[in-house]
Amino acid sequence: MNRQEDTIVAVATPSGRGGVAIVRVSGVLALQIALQITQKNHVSPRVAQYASFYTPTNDVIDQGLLLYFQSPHSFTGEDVVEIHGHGSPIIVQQLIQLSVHYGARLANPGEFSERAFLNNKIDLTQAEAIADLIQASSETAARLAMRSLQGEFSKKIHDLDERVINLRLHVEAAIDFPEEEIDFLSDGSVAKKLQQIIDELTLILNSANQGSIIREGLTVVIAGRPNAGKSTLINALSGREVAIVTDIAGTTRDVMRESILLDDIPLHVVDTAGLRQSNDPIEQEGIRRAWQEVRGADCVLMVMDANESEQPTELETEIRLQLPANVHVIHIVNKIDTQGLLPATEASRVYLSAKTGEGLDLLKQKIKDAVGYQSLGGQFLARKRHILSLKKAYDLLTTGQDQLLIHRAGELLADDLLRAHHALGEITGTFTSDDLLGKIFSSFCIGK
Ligand SMILES: Nc1nc2c(ncn2[C@@H]2O[C@H](COP(=O)(O)OP(=O)(O)OP(=O)(O)O)[C@@H](O)[C@H]2O)c(=O)[nH]1
Ligand SMILES: [Mg+2]
Repeated sequence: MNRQEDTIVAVATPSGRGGVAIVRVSGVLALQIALQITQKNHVSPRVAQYASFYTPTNDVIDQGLLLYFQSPHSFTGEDVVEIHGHGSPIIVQQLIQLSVHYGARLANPGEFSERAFLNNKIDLTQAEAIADLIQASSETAARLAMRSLQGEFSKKIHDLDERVINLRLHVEAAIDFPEEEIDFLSDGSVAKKLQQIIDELTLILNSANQGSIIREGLTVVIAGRPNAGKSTLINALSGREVAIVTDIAGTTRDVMRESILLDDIPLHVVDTAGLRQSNDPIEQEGIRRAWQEVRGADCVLMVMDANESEQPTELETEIRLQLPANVHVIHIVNKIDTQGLLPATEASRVYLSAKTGEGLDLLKQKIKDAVGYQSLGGQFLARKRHILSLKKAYDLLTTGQDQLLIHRAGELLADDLLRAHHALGEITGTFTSDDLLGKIFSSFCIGK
C-alpha cells in the first residue's frame, strides 16, 4: 500500500496532564474512525460536536469534542478528525489505541506536515516554519517564523526564481539565432538583468543570515589563562552563579554551558578551563576539552587580566591558529576596577570588569557587531539549509556573469541559470530529493 494511503493518528498536544488533549487522525479512514469511536451516524464538517467516546464493548472512556475537517479543507489536505478529550495520558493512550483498532497507524515524526507538503497545502519553507514557530525562543523568532509560515520567504524565492527563468528563456532564444547571439548578449540588457537578480539575491542572503542567527543562536566560548576571570564573566553574562569562582588558578576543569538571550539572539555561552601547562591529569583533560570547545566556537572571548604585565600574546596567536578565518575573537581586558580604568572598546578589544559589570554592555554590543547582527535586519527565520542553497545560487549566477562578460558564452550562462533555478527550487521543495525530505520531516516531533 502507498504510504500516503494509510490513515495516521497521533496526539497533537504536549504529553502530560492538562485540561484538554487532542488526538488527531488524518487519512481516508479518519471520518469512519471518528464515527465508530463516538457511535454517531453523521458529523458535519467544521462544527464542534459534543460526544462520548466508546470502546468496542460500549464502555464510555471519556466525553469531549469532535471536529471534522473534510478533504481538501484540512491541514494535511486529507480527511482529518480531531478528538478533544480530557488531558490525561491514559485517555490519550486509549483514544490512540481505539483509532489503531479501527484501522489507523501511529504517525511518524512530522508526518502530518509531510502530508500537508505532499498535498501542496504548504511548501517546504512553510513546513519548516511551523516547526520553527513551535520551537521559537524569542518573540522575534516567533514573528519571523510566522512571516515564513505566511509564505513571505517562499514568495521572495519564487519571485527571484521567476526572474532567473525569464532571463534563461531570453538567453536561450538568443542562442537559437547564432548570427544575432553576440549582438544580443552584448547589448547590455542581459547583463543588467543578471546584475539585478544578483543584487536581489544578495539582499535575501543577508536577511537569511540574520534569520539564521536568530534561529540557531551563536556559540560563544570564553577562553584564557587561569584566573583571568572567565567564570566570573559567564556568571555576569547569565546573571546567575553557573560556575565556581575562586582566586585559585585552575578552578574550572569541566566545560560549563549556559544559554542566554542577547536581545533576540540565543547565545550559548561556554566557560572553559584556564589554558596553561599542567601536570595534573584532571586539569589536562579540562584543557583538552577547552581547546575542543574553542575550535567549535562561532565567537571566542579571549579573557586577559589587566594586572598581568605580560599579556598572553602567545596564547592569542595560538587560539587564532586553531580557528577558521570567519570565527571572531574578541579580546577582553578584565578587572579594570583594580586599575581604576574606565570601560572602553577599541578595535576587537573590550576593557571591562566581570566582577562589577562595568563594560558588559560594550561586550554585548561587540558580540553583535562581530557577527554582523542588526536588530531589525531579519525578515524571516532561515535555516542553514536555506543559506547553503542561496549561496549555491549566488555562486552559479556570478559564474554565469563571468561567462557572459568575459567569454560571451551564452550557452554556459544558460546552463548556470538553469542550475541556479534548481538551487532555488531546493529551498521551497520544488526540487528536493526524498532523502532530504525524510531528513527534514523526521526532525519534527510526532504529532506535527
Ligand atoms: N577585582 C576583580 N576581580 C575579578 C574580576 N573578575 C574575576 N575576578 C577575580 O579573579 C579570580 C579568578 O576569577 P575566576 O572567574 O575564577 O577566573 P577563571 O578565569 O575562571 O579561572 P580558572 O577557572 O582558574 O581558569 C577570583 O578571585 C575573582 O573574584 C574583576 O573584574 N575584578
Ligand atoms: Mg573558571
